[in-house]
Amino acid sequence: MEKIVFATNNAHKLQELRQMLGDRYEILGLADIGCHEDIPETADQIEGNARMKAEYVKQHYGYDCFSDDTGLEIDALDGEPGVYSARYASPGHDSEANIDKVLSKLEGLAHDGRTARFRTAIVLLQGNEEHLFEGQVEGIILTERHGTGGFGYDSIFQPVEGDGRTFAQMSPQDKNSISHRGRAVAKLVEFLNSQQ
Ligand code: ITT
Repeated sequence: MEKIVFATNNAHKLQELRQMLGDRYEILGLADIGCHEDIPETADQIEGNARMKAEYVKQHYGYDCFSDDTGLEIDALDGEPGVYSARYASPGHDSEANIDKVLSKLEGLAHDGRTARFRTAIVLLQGNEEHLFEGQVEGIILTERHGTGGFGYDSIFQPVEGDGRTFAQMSPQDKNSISHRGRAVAKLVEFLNSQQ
């Protein structure tokens, strides 16, 4: 089986990928290759961060590798928090504080001024080739939290093409079927499964 590293420590993401791919590839996580260091993510675009992580693994460990990065882009905030989504309120990756910061910055804005999108970029480095897969989903930032599922900004993000529920009110399957990451991952999987 061909080995590919998914540059993440997130067990949930790894499991999901393994389920979607056939048995042609063995997907290794960072822990599986003994990579325990903090990989730099200092680019100013999500594509750049995804590339940095994949290149780090390729250079230091020699494996083909892919990596993802996601950002929430809010139009009224000129695309913020974007690449800084995880650490918008503080360096500590505090989702509740991040949501509070977004809600206070958008205070007083009417529904149609609260447009946003999640964007995911996945960079795959395979042999000498680089491939980019993207997914996005449009939505509205609500004025308060709804639902308890998901993570990050899910409780204030209402996708436009849904039925009024936020991502935090959806089952993981419903969310994945229209989400930024679900779409980018589907493109990656289609590409890998179509290779000879
Ligand atoms: P890694 O270890 O995989 O890098 P991460 O927390 O940095 O995990 P991402 O790059 O996927 O995760 O996403 C960056 C931030 O964007 C994340 O911390 C959340 O605040 C937010 N985010 C990403 N995907 C999201 C989703 O599906 N729903 C809500 N918020 C999301």
